[in-house]
Amino acid sequence: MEAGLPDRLHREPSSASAGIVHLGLGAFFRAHGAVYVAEAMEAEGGDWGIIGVSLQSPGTRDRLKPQGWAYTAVELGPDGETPRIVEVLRDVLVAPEDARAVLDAMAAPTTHIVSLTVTEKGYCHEPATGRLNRDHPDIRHDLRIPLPKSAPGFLVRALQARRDAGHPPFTVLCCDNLPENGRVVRGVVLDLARLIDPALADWIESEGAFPSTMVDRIAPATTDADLDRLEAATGIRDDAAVMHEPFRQWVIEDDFCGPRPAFEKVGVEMVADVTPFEHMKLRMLNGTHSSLAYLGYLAGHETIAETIADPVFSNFVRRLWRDEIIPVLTPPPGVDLAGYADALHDRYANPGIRHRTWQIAMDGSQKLPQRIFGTIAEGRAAGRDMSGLTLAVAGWIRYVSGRDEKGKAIEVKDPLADKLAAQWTDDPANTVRNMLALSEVFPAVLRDDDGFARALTEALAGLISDGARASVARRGDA
Ligand code: CS2
Repeated sequence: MEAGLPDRLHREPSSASAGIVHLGLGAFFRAHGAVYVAEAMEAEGGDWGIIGVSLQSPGTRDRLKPQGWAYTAVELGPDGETPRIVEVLRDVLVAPEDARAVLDAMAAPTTHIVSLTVTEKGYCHEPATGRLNRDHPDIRHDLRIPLPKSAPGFLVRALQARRDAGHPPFTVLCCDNLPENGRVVRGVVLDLARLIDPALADWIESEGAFPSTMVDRIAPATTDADLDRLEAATGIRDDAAVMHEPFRQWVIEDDFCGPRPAFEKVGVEMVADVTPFEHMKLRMLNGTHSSLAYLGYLAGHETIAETIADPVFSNFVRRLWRDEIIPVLTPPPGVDLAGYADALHDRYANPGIRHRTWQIAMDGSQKLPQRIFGTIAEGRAAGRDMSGLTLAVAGWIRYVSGRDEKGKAIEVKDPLADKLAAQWTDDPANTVRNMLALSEVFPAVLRDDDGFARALTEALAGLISDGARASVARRGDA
């Protein structure tokens, strides 16, 4: 057993105060942001305990409660696993059970930061434009009823309560994989606040802070096998354990409207402009993750590590970085993008990480605009050959049709799943035309680009006739 680890998790909840409320208490935040906050408190103290909020279901709360909110974060290295216990959570609330308690926690004067990992679709925005989707059912609900359902609804109503009570706003710290994520969340919050109370929107605009961040750590969904291995190695049965790779990075715009943890003491990069870091990460990591997910899944690969161990895919992804993604990126100060790409390849190849292609393939309609479409649009505008990423988009179109290469059903998870599947026809040119008409997904610059439509049609036709692996092999060798 690892030195210092108790043989079981069963704690009395700590009474120290919480300074942070976190919306969306999934595995990623527990393996990333929460660990940094715990370390910042170890380094410099402060009342930075975290109240977690599940916006959907009680499962995480129910698993954490008997353990006094402590959990194990397991580092999956290529040569072994290292567990550590994280004791930074103070409480977990379940929004659909008690929205009032969530608002009260957010409105408490002791709360200085509300951070979020609610996934791309949790912002109720239109991926192609970044604006609030007023027709979203949760937004329609939140406009009528002051006990909200959506993340933007909770932010606006809690900020309203703070203004009415004479408290300053909290800093909104978005930790989702969106470009200029602070700007996006600020935009949806102001859009919604303006519909509810224009003076509130003005107050948030002048007093609030929405720093952008770049977050990075691969944290695949925990499986029963992971929990069994942890128990066998340590004697701890922890049903709330999270799994993650050794690598981590957090870059935050240093723009808070109140106090914050001593992030700079624990390796967080506090910068004036996060945009180049976000673009690099979203396009080089997430863009290739999604490419490997769709094409790898169609080729029969279950995980990213398995996909990248296939030389055809390894060549393909290296070419994507070298020929299509890096040439249209501005590197962040002091970063060598070719070295960053090599490190990504190593991270993908880590056999300790069983990150399923199916997991990454989820919610493509919300992810591809910032991961892939922007790169393709910029590359095409510069007259470059973007056929590798175009093939990845064709892979997505094939994937969301809901049938794999053998005609077997695919369980497609996407808020637009039905609409996407309905665009599929027997003729690839028609299918592409139908897909490109989806203005909530594709940016105008690609919808209006006939050359892109032709290249995408060709890629899709090739996928259908030859299969994903042969199509990928062709791109890798070209
Ligand atoms: C992945 C990300 O599931 C996905 O879409 O691409 O969760 C990825 O693992 C993280 O962004 C890595 O930081």
